Amino acid sequence: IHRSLSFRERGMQKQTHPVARRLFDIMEQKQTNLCFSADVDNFAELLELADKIGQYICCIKTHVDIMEDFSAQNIKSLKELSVRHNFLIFEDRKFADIGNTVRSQYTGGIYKISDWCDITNAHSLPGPGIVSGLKSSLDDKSTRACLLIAEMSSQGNLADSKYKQSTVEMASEHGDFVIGFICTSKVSENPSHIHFTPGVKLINGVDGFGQKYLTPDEVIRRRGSDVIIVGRGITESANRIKTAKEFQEAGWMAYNRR
Ligand code: 5IU
Repeated sequence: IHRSLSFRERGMQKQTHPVARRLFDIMEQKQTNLCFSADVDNFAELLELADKIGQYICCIKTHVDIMEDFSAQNIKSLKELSVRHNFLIFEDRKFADIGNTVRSQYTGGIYKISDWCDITNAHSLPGPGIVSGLKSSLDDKSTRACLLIAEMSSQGNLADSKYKQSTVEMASEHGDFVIGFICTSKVSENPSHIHFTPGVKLINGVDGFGQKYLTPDEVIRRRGSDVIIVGRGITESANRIKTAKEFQEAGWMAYNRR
């Protein structure tokens, strides 16, 4: 009889990247596979949310280029909260250029993403050079990792099954940096890979721009993903803290049922 490995067991695999191991450990310790997509435009709100719902999440996902008041000090405060509440920081940068350019975008400019984010992500479209480029800028590859975008949650996206398959192959060749995928269902049989799925709400639906929503149970139990990414499901709730807890419970229950 086939039993799928627990997050803890997957964290202990020899080939699991240290950042993925940290994430698997956090998930088991805090019993949460909720990644909060903090799509707000100011740090006062972001830091308050991170502090109040930090206990319910394994990871916070940022879009730094949305922030009106980005500063190294504000990032430092987020980092402190991530230590206090034990969650990882994932900058949803979606790199998509040639290796030489993404290398500068990752390390340079105003944001200096590689200085502070545990996890970032990249499109596989440009080919493996994008991964090599990002990776080449790191002194210590054990503290930074990347997810490849194998599938998107939006209607009409162009990532077909061949694209997805090639993305998984690309990830497998860069296990020292790529720890998993953004996807709408499990794409890799490698237990070291982590699957993150956006487009999650407590009921199915769509937004006005083609974003498709599935429930935590559909995504985690039926489709075999690992982490739910939730933005507006929480930020647009009248009681964000209580709702975050509901997503944590729904996600964890779906994991335990599969
Ligand atoms: N996001 C998606 N779909 C994708 C990818 C990223 O929704 O395929 I790649 C991001 C966009 C947004 C968050 O920051 O995940 C989802 O937010 P909502 O839960 O508010 O739809």
